[in-house]
Parts: sequence; structure tokens; C-alpha cells
Amino acid sequence: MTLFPSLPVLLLCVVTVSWSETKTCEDAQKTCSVITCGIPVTNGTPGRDGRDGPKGEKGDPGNGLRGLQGPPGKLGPPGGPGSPGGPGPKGQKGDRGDSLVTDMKLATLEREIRVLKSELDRTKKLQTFSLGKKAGKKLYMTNGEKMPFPKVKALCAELQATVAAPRSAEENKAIQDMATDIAFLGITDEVTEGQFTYVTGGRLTYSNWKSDEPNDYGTGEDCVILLKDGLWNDISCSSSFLAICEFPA
Ligand code: MFU
Ligand code: CA
Ligand code: CA
Repeated sequence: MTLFPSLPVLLLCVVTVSWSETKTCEDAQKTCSVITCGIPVTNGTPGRDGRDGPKGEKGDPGNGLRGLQGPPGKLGPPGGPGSPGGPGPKGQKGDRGDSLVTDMKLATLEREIRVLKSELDRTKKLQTFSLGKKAGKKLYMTNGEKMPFPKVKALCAELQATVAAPRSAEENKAIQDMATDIAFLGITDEVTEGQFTYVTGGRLTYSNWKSDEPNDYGTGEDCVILLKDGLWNDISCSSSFLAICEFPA
């Protein structure tokens, strides 16, 4: 059976209903089964919300009072290492090593040196006094022994002195006065025969040869001795005579 009634039926319903306007829809429905009745209210309840629309443009800043500043946020992750800095300024000059110990050692040494200098000064004065040394004059010393010339040289060198060698009549006299015997002088012609020089170097500035000396007698004579009268004679360096050393003025 079809839901739609035939045209004559439909027309009859419309005419009947519109004719009796006081009848209710239900009355009309009894008469005309094709009429459906609506609920008798003015408006329906609102429908559900639609989907959100597109985001609007950013609004202008508000002009109300700002809220108080919130608490500080959590500590962020540590940053990476920075680039290396440039070289720092030059530091001050350092001190010289273990200064405390070194300074104490140095102070001790300086104190000891002061004492030693004082004692040496006193000893020199005593020696000068006891040996009768005069200011500005050489000091001659002997151990009273006789020996060949090479031994005399070695002895005086050991005493940081040289073999006595007079450079003036005064010095010659000084040596003569202290000599207890015939003594070697620090003069030879070992280098060049006939040319006498000081063992310390240099041609003679003074001489006091005995007559007919030097004569390079026999197999040769290259050393010089101071005779008791103060005169000189050339003699063999292998012969033994008194050793006298000379200390600077
Ligand atoms: C003299 C000296 C010599 C040596 C000899 C015995 O010669 O010159 O040096 O002493 O007498 C003749
Ligand atoms: Ca000679
Ligand atoms: Ca001689």
C-alpha cells in the first residue's frame, strides 16, 4: 500500500480542514489521516554547539592594570662551554725559588763571611807586625831550606807567591837582609841564552851582577843567585840554594 493517498482524497482533506477552522489538529487528523500534527510550542531548544571557528586575529593590548609579576621559573638547563678567553695580563716577577730556606742559608753565610773577614784582617795585621812588613813593600819569606831551582819555584807557587826577584836596589837589599845564606832569585835565561828575564815574565828592569858575570860557566848556567854581599852570579839551576819567596805589596 502506498503512503500517498490519491489526489481526490488529498483535496477533500485540505478543503475540510480549512473549512472547520475551530477544530483541533487531532480532530482534523480523525477526518483526514494524511495530516500529521506538530507539537504545539513556539520555538525548539537550541542545538548543540558547532565546531570551533578559525582563530581570530590577535587583539589589541588591554589597558587594564597588569597583574603582579609571577614567581621565577624553574632553573634552565646548563649552557654549553663558552669560547676560550684571551690571554690574561702578565703576572708579577716571581721570587727566587725557596726563598725562606735560601735566605736563612744566605744570612748564615754572610754572617760567617763577616766573621772570617774580620779574623783574616786581624791575622794579616799580626803577620805584618811580626814580620816587620812595611806598607807598599813586598814581603819576602824563607823556610831556611836549600833546594834546586825547580823546587823553589814549586814551593813559592804552593804559597801563591813567586820566587824573590828584586826590581830595585832597595828590594835587593831587603832580600839580602833577610837571607841567611846564598839564595836563588826568580830570574833565568832558560828561554833564550844570554837574555835574563823574570820567571813571572818580562825583561830585567834592574840587575846587580858581580864582575865578569853572567858567564854561563861550564856546561851552562841559566839560574841566578844572590851572593852574601848582594851581588849576582849565574849558576846551574840544579844546584841547591836558599828558597826565598816574594809576596805582593
Ligand atoms: C865562576 C862563576 C860560576 C861558578 C864558578 C865556580 O866562574 O861564574 O858561576 O860559581 O865560578 C869562574
Ligand atoms: Ca845561561
Ligand atoms: Ca856564573
